[in-house]
Amino acid sequence: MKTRSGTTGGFEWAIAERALHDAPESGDAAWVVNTARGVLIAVIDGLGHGPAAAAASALAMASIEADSSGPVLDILTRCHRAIHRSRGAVISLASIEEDTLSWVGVGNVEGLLVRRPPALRERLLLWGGVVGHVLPTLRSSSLPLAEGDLLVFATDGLRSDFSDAIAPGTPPSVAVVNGFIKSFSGRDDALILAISASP
Ligand SMILES: [Mn+2]
Repeated sequence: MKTRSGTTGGFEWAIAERALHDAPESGDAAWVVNTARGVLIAVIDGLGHGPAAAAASALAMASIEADSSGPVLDILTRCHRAIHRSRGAVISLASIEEDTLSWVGVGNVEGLLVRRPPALRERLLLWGGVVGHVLPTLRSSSLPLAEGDLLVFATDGLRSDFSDAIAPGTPPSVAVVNGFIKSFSGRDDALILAISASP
């Protein structure tokens, strides 16, 4: 497992990841960047694993990096067009602006909002499809954020029970390690990202 962490736009984040069989390339990728009004988070799983998966996710990342302006839906739609020659990818995109989380997810990069008690955990809605190949008619979703909320995304190299290992208020760098250790499947590239939803 490799970990990295940082602070972007005042938001603290961390990532834990591991390629299948510790291969040199992973098809999973994640990115946190400043935007004009907040921060954008992208978590990408190029289909399958190995070099073709890594190429698909690199293309998707390049598209998002080239233009991360506007609503998450527009960013995802541009990415869909940009990677149509690749194997395709499943992607969850989120933006945090002021006290609002907006997101759109296509495929199975799971998103989870871990709120401080007494509020509940919320799983973020995902749409079926493969970015680059098949997109349904998408809508983005929004939720209000509160102090101490933690946003977590994980690819399917982790089992869905990663959420059980992440208590409300856990710092991102601890949350990703706990989630990874509990739920790493060993059957695919794996990546988990956590970000504190208030600066
Ligand atoms: Mn995968």
